[in-house]
Amino acid sequence: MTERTLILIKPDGVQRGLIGEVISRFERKGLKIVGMKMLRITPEMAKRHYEAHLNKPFYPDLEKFITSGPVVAMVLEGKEVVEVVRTMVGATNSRRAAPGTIRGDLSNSFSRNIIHASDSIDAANREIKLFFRDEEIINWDRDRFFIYAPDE
Ligand code: FUP
Repeated sequence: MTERTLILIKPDGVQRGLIGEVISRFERKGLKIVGMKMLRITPEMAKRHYEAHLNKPFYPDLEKFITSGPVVAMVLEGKEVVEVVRTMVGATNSRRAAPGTIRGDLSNSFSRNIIHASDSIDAANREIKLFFRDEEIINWDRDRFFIYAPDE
């Protein structure tokens, strides 16, 4: 079934110049980008996005970090995309994340782990609404003309 998921390239990913690397992995996997923007998360948005963590002891540091610089938000579409992307992202603690995953290959930190990805279809629907207005999601189809790239 075709699904959508939200990913955020976090401030560490942007600061380290890894935007292209992360986007490239999703493109090569064959996932379709249907929404994309750069923004600075406000403390209010952070509280809504991380509502499940609001009362955890690590929340203040998490909010400080996620609001510390620009992030890139994307909506990806594909079959079972929520699970596919979570597998590509790897374990929360990058030191435990498998090689071949984004966190496993690109980070060695628990809290500065480059990327967020929705962990369920319900979370994806909630998070997409938090970051994108309906008209910012673009429905588009692959065009075979470009896939085969014929000479004009
Ligand atoms: P994930 O779904 O893998 O992004 O992880 P969580 O939603 O459980 O956690 C969100 C972010 O909070 C993580 F990316 C890192 C941070 N975190 C901590 O700093 N300490 C913790 O004990 C758990 C999470």
